Amino acid sequence: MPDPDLSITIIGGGIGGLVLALQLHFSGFTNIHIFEASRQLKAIGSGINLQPSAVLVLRNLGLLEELERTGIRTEELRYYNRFGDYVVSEKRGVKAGYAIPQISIHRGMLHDLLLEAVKERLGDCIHTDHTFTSFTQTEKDVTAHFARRSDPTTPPTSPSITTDILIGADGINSTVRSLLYPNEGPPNFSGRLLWRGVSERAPFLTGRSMVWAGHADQKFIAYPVGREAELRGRSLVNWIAELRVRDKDDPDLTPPVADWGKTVPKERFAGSFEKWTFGFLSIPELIAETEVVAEFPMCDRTPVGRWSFGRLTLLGDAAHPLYPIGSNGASQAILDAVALSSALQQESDIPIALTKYQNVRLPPTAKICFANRANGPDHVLQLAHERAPDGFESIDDVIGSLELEEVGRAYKLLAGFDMESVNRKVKETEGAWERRVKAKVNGNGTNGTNRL
Ligand SMILES: Cc1cc2nc3c(=O)[nH]c(=O)nc-3n(C[C@H](O)[C@H](O)[C@H](O)COP(=O)(O)OP(=O)(O)OC[C@H]3O[C@@H](n4cnc5c(N)ncnc54)[C@H](O)[C@@H]3O)c2cc1C
Ligand SMILES: *[C@@H]1O[C@H](CO)[C@@H](O)[C@H](O)[C@H]1NC(C)=O
Ligand SMILES: *[C@@H]1O[C@H](CO)[C@@H](O)[C@H](O)[C@H]1NC(C)=O
Ligand SMILES: *[C@@H]1O[C@H](CO)[C@@H](O)[C@H](O)[C@H]1NC(C)=O
Ligand SMILES: CC(=O)N[C@H]1CO[C@H](CO)[C@@H](O)[C@@H]1O
Repeated sequence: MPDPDLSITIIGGGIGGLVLALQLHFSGFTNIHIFEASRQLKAIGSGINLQPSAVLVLRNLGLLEELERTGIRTEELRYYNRFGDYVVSEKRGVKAGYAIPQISIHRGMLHDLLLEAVKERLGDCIHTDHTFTSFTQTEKDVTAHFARRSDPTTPPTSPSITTDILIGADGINSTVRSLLYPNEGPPNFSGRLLWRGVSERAPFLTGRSMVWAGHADQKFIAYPVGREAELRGRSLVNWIAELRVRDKDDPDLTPPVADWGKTVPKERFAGSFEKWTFGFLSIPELIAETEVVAEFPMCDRTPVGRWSFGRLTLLGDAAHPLYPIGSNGASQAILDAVALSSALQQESDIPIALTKYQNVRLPPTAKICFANRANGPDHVLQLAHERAPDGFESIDDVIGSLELEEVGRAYKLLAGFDMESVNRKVKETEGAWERRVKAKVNGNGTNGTNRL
């Protein structure tokens, strides 16, 4: 059993920070404190994907039913070139033979669902309007300092906290990371901008299909994310338009300023997609019918050699911000949470435990970063575009079937959601949550409350 008195501070109440809190709590740690810069945790964002490997983690935390009530079981992924010529498709999730689904979900709804679970299970442990600013550490403990972003002149309720462990789960612009790597600077810009929107409409293809169309410098992605709309025979479609706006060889890597909540006029990109009318989906129509569109620069950071420094480590986007390619950024943050929690369960020496966690998670996420820079699984689109820029009758004339399959297979293995290993873990961990619930009820008679 882990030491239940071990105290843990988590910086950032995003997807990574919340799942980490739930996973630590599941593992028996109870002294957990989350500090979040925003004044209020609001349901911001658009679509996000949870690969089967990450859905499994959430199942084992008793959250699968909720996820399925909110998100969509993605069934297939279909690739097209910019003319709508069909490149390749693959079954996804349960349809592909996984024992657990892939789930496409609204990021805000996923965040809400996790937040509710944290409040219910851990109680009042989230401190909003606490922006982490600095830390000090000794052999015995680590102290974090906070400011109030909404009013920098008034100190926050808790100006500082001293605990056994400090986890930086503060996202792509992590302050924790910037203190560890003071010369790193802002994330590197890929030269491509993304525009995201969500719109309810009639279903396309199976109603549970993801579509990826175009090539590396001009791409359009669309997939449904909402179960509630599906039950009414509609689709809540999340879409992403991508365009290169800065030359590939431009040495300037500083990202243009943008943020997740900011909306922009559609004229910035809609013209480039005006001819993208495919038989099953009119992209100009989808863009036109969407009310709110937000803009983001596609950024990442070059992997560093170390995340863990004594009693402090990084997790999620703070540790490994990735290009949003291959639909697995949130899934990697969730896999980090499990690895960190189990390292702390197995090893009581904290610096050693944190280094073990780093050794499990840093090498694979670094590989994903480089794979995503080389287009990840979308490489098939790039191949099709380069070999047949004016389109084609049949993909067989352009790319051999073995080559097509290999791209997808290799990526899944790299990202940790190859079917064999996921299905093995599904079996091995069957009933984990139910056993946890039973042990609690029997041991403590907390019958009638949901406080696990
Ligand atoms: C508002 C928002 C909307 C997003 N929408 C999408 C989306 O639609 N689709 C998609 O694929 N990805 C989206 N992402 C990114 C996605 O959530 C992450 O890529 C992924 O889930 C990994 O999560 P994370 O917890 O590591 O980082 P994040 O989810 O980015 O969470 C980091 C958290 O840390 C907080 N924080 C930052 N600095 C400090 C500080 N100094 N002190 C305290 N707290 C701090 C942030 O406010 C945030 O809540 C969004 C992120 C954010 C913050
Ligand atoms: C991170 O910083 C960049 C600018 O450096 C900004 O465009 C981006 O929106 C920021 N991301 C988040 C999640 O705050
Ligand atoms: C950006 O790229 C440069 C050149 O490859 C690299 O030296 C630097 O570390 C990168 N910065 C980040 C934030 O990854
Ligand atoms: C839980 O509640 C039920 C009735 O609500 C009762 O029959 C049962 O004995 C209770 N169990 C415990 C462990 O308190
Ligand atoms: C078996 C078990 O989980 N017992 C716990 C019941 O709750 C008390 C107080 O919260 C704990 O100290 C026990 O360990």
